[in-house]
Amino acid sequence: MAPVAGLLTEARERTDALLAHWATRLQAEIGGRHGEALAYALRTPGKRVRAALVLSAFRSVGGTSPAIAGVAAAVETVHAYSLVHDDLPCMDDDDLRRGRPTTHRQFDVPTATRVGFLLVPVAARVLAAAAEELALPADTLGDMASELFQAGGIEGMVGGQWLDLEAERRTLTLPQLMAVHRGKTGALIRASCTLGGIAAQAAPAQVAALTAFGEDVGLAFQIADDVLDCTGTSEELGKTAGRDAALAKSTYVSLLGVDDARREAEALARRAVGRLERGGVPSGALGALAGYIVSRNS
Ligand code: GRG
Repeated sequence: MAPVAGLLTEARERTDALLAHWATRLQAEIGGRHGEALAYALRTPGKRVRAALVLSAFRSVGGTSPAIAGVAAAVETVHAYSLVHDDLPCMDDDDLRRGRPTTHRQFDVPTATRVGFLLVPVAARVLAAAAEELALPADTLGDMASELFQAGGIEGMVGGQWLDLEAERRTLTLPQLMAVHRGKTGALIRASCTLGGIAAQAAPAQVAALTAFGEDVGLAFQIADDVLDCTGTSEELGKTAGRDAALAKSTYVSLLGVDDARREAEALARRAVGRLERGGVPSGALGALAGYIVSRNS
């Protein structure tokens, strides 16, 4: 397995540099408090797991261009939007994110709401710029845009969040919870893997294997997140720990307990690697990331 720390460091450095570039540019374009808040949301530091998945998926099927970092930055921009809105009082109502005040705490609720919406077209601009730098044909950019924005939409992240909000103070069945997780968190992680394959113009069978890998890893990611929410501290997580219990949410931990939830995440990570191997995609870096995702402690 490839050393995961190096992969994450590379993904973080390259994505952070690009997001900082866009933050400066957009702050100048928008100006005032909204420009400042947009730059704040784009610059807030994350682990960049989704970016690392884009980079690794791209390389696993023969991609070599450093311009793939732009695709990773586009995915991280959609993710940044989701965090700004997720933390709002009308959603999970949180004060702390990535070790800093949430955007609405640092600024105010109307500003954070508008900035969250603004980040969606920003992600489209970042993706289009990356496709140009990668010299991809227009139909490949179209495929990438469909993948990213469908994953971010009602069939994916928004739909999953919607179900999640409706599920507060209700006990879900395991299949219902899987539907929430696959949408809310899994769809963007799955899209990160698929996008790496599309950007490399890989064979359809390889793209399908990357998608299948991403689907299992996406679910495993949210299960691991459920475990961390009840086992980690706010300091370790950079966000308020114990939020799921406070909001009376059904989680893998509330349905299965910590140990079985961990085992389920590990089994999904193993199955994900098997899906790559069966699809003829080398599993080195992606396998290492799957392992990190289920064993991380922050
Ligand atoms: C209109 C209903 C409606 C929804 C809007 C807000 C939203 C869309 C979706 C929420 C999606 C969301 C925040 C899911 C949780 C994903 C998750 C586990 C985030 C934490 O990811 P990490 O650990 O965070 O990768 P970092 O900070 O490292 O990037």
